[in-house]
Amino acid sequence: MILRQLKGLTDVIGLSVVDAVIDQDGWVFSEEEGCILDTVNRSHYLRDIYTKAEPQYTGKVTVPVLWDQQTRTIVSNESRDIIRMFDTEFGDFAKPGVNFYPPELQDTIDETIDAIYSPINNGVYRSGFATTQAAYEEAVTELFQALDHWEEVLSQQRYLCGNQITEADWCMFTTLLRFDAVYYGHFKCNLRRIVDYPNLWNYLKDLYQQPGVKETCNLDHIKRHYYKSHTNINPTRIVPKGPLLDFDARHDRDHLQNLVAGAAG
Ligand SMILES: N[C@@H](CCC(=O)N[C@@H](CS)C(=O)NCC(=O)O)C(=O)O
Repeated sequence: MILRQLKGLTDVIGLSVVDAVIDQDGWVFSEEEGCILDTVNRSHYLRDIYTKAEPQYTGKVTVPVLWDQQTRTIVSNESRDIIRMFDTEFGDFAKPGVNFYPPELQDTIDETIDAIYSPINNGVYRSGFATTQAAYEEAVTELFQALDHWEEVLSQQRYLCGNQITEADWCMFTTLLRFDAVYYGHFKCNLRRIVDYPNLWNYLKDLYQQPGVKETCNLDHIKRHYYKSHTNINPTRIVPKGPLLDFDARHDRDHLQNLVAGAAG
């Protein structure tokens, strides 16, 4: 959703948003607040989209899904690939000059996305869904080692790959946005909150405040999803009211931009 927005693709790529809560039949399209029905196939369940693409399909039914209206099939259900497609494959349809995968940084971006996936993006899930103490502790240890590392990197440069926002930052953003409200409590990732890391917290606010981004974020939807869907972790399905987070508060990242630009110049 972020790449679709920032690349100016909202007129060429439609959007449906599933209900926050997964029930026994999986993701469902609904008219709950923050949701958008499937106006293309008029499906009720997301699984219907998968079986439209492949009638024998019995695998996992996950979001996101990129559906092609002309060939009437799923192009991809892998967020990393969809991000790259939106960033690089939409040519004249996309906003000119917006590129989160510039040629000179491509190797660094790919390495960074690889580096953050296992300990951070997937690390919170490895922690939250762990069923042994050892697996949980291993995941949490790796997660916070990685956060400590990027906290240090972000003390020297404004974004993960240097001075400009790249795809790697948007991959990091989606996990950081949810962290204090969901992963800290629900997934027991509770050595520190993101607000306790000065650089990560200011970096998160910086990304959130980029024009167009906050319109794609719905923390109520996010919280309802996790706390109401994973009944093995939260049997009462109660959604906590807090924490109080102000992503619109001032951030302090501008000075780094100038420092790096000054050094380079
Ligand atoms: N590889 C996929 C994973 C997608 C994924 O696991 N999505 C979750 C939501 S964040 C989902 O749909 N889970 C439903 C389920 O596991 O039943 C991606 O990152 O795009």
